[in-house]
Amino acid sequence: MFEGIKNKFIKLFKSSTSGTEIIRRDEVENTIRNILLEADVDYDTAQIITERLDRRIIKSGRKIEMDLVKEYLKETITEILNEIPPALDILNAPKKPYVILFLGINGTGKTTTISKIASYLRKNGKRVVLAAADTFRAGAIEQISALGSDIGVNVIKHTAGSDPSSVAFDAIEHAKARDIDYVLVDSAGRMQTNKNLIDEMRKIKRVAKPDLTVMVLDSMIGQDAYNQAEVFMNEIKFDAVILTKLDTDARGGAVLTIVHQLKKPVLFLGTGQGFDDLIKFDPKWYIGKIIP
Ligand SMILES: Nc1nc2c(ncn2[C@@H]2O[C@H](COP(=O)(O)OP(=O)(O)OP(=O)(O)O)[C@@H](O)[C@H]2O)c(=O)[nH]1
Ligand SMILES: [Mg+2]
Repeated sequence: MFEGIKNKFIKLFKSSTSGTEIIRRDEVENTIRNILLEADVDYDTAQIITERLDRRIIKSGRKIEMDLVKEYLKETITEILNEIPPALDILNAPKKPYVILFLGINGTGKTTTISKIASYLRKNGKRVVLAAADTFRAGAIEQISALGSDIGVNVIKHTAGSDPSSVAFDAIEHAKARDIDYVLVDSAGRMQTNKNLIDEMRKIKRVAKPDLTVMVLDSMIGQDAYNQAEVFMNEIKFDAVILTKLDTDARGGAVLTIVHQLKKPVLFLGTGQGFDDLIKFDPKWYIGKIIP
């Protein structure tokens, strides 16, 4: 995980334990900015980080010890990651049933993430129903049905090609009638055209009136994840994000870009294909991984 950025920081700070290596201030800025850019952090975010870092080290004169640079860099990144509103603790949902709609383009991990969250909620004694509202992709209904039966939660489904909004609506009615705590609504990541996809998502949102709309983004695609999110944000709006596939994200910069650019709460991070490969977002955890 994050080998790209991690190894560069390890190399940069390798002699910092002795505390003797000294670096010129102007060199620090370029070096750190390049490492961030190579990790696929977008230019804007990389620039903000280096500027704020420079503001910290400016007090140290023209030259600075590497271990101090490391400390200041950690401080700077912590500051950036703490600028987003905290994510809701979904175990303490303010309403019943609590309806969560998952959006995102195809393959980002929506259905897998829904199964992880369903499993997490179940383990915490919550009652959950899934809405198989991806009626477009062949095999999508079967996929979520199989996951639902593995976890032991009901899946509300209609036939392939049917109206996704009415699946979501039925799942919510089902939940209301049976005192179920959560409705997790899956959605398609691809339709005939992007416009159809956006229109369909708008309709699901209008009909299901989700309490929380979550954008699922694939961290492996780095900055493009942010571009995708921007389109959905402008067209549909969402409340929080989940970043998936961190376990296979070799570069490591997507987290920083998404957090800094979107300023949305990060509900969870996906760290593998299993039901338990889901962690809460914790700036300390991330920084520990990229700057060991
Ligand atoms: N390594 C890894 N793989 C993941 C993670 N999350 C999802 N995947 C994999 O990504 C692939 C796509 O996941 P899905 O959950 O089907 O993605 P989706 O967004 O529902 O895709 P569509 O239904 O086509 O829109 C699957 O092979 C998942 O196992 C993760 O955190 N780590
Ligand atoms: Mg899916």
